[in-house]
Amino acid sequence: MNKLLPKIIEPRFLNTIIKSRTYLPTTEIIRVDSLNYQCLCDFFDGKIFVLRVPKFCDNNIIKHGLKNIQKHEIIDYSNVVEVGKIRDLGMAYYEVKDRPSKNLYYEQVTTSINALRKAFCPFLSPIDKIRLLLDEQWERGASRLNLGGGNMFVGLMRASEEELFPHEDKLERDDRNVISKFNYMTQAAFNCYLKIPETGGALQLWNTSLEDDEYKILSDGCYGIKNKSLLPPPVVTIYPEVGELIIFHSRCLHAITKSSKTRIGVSGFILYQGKEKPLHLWS
Ligand SMILES: O=C(O)CCC(=O)C(=O)O
Repeated sequence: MNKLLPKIIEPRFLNTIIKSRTYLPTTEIIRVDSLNYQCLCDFFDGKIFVLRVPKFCDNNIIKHGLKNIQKHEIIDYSNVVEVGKIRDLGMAYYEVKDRPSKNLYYEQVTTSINALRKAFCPFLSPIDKIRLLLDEQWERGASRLNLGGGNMFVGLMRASEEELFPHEDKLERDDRNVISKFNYMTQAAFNCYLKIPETGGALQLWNTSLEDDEYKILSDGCYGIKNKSLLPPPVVTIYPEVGELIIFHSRCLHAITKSSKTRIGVSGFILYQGKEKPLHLWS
């Protein structure tokens, strides 16, 4: 058994299509009024598939933030075309591929965090609200992840009309060195939605996680799996609402369908190392 595989996606068993898949044994979607310790524990224990917090960010605050954010240009990820983000509002750790891009990532941390905060000022930005709530609610607190290069960025804005192919976010695929440094159980993604198109822009989720070799074959050099027919249908499809916060298991496959208009969300990851340890956040 690979000790890095999150406990929550046990039991592992042989699948008829490709044998190295693992499954989260629940597809339960829970709505809560606010994040609390119990729902976070249930989520990380694998009893909850998706945690939804409707109206997490107030509409007026979103309107105010968007007015400022939309002054910035939408650009592609440096290493993936058609995965849109916003210039000067952060870089994903996924974009780090060599020493110069790593330096760039760390150089932008503080300015990007400040720029996002400023866009929502005088209100609390959704990302700051998430950071505060996780720190207050989680018994051991929540802080930014530090992989040895300093505290990381958190709060990546995604802005795109394009489909996002089924993909998995696993920290060790972005940085193999973490395997020797950290002992973690799983990784979650959080997204707070600022702009949602009238049609499309659905979040599709599979309760399936692929092993590295299989993922590599199916994604065939792309960030995700372009050919969806290689996969079974998603087990859950969610149409996020404006202002909603959604937390899901990012080690499992997930995708976004094409949007009729630009869809904007702010996002980050949570590293879970067990109940006795703090949560760590990054983008
Ligand atoms: O925007 C979403 O609904 C999900 C984004 C996503 O793919 C992720 O957070 O990894």
